[in-house]
Amino acid sequence: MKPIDLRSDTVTRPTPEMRKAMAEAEVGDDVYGEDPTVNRLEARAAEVLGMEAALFVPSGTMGNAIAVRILTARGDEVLVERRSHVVRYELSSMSVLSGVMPRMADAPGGHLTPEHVRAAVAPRAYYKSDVSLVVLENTHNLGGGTVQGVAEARAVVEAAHECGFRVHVDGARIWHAAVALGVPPAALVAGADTVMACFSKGLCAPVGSVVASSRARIEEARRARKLFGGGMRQAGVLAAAALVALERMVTRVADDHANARLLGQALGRARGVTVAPVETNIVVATLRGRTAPEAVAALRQEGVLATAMDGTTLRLVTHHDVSRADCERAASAIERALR
Ligand code: TLP
Repeated sequence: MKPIDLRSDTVTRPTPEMRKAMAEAEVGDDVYGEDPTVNRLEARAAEVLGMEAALFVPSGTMGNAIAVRILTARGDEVLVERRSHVVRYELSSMSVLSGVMPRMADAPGGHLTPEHVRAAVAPRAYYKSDVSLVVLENTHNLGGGTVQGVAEARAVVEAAHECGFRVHVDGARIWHAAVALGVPPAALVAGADTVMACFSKGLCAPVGSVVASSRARIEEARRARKLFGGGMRQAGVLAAAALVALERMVTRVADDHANARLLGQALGRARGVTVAPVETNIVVATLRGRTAPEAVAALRQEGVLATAMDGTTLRLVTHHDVSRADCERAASAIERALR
């Protein structure tokens, strides 16, 4: 039997509607700003995210790197939650590409608060580096797909601006947060300086993310994208799939959230497993008595693919290409494998 692939919501294949849109996409050279489908996607993404403009980029990693690059100066510090994607899974990109250092804060569930922000303010001295940027992650991946609410996000943005810091939101799964809360995505990023959002996480697009911001910042972002090698040519074939993702694939993630809750309950019944509350499509569990790679191997024997995020953290992610029935089978497999 085909394994049930819960490693990530990045494993989805483009839908038939996407493949058709890709085949028929009107294209041009996007480095000249002449790809009509890319332009349409950027305008629509900006609207949905409540920003003036947006820029299509090949990956979430590049989108985050561009945002950090345009919002900081070399030698600055960036306030981040310790388990955030920008520090754990992007090859120290902020240090390598922008010459800035992360300043780590611990937050249960992954979400920084106004208190974390205010604690980062220190009296100026010529020998101290200053925080200039705060990065939020919504949903928070390693925190367990946790959602930061509208008021909470707004309070952090306001505190950051009061302290003279800029704010970037890593919204790879901002769609999932919006659906979980029943609010428009724009409400979750209101006031932020930049947001990155992905079409390739759970929405089935094969490639692509956007950075959205003010018109002036997006012009800076366009230069940074070129600098990082992300200037694409007839990218409309990709933007066409991303447009289908944006218009047709967002509301259905509610099904993925329900399936994730089912898996969370099954994991919760296993021995030596502590499951973070399941709020969206990511299930994160901390293991005792066996390592996460051992648990992944045991699950694989039962036909379920999962990820060891580190030695003790196991992750399962639901998405379009696993059905309710698949998740019911996976739940029984979990109970057998992790007894
Ligand atoms: N996350 C991937 C892995 O890199 C861990 C996954 O399988 O979840 N921000 C967040 C919050 C992400 O979860 C990811 C991808 C990214 C940024 C990077 O996006 P890509 O993979 O498009 O560079």
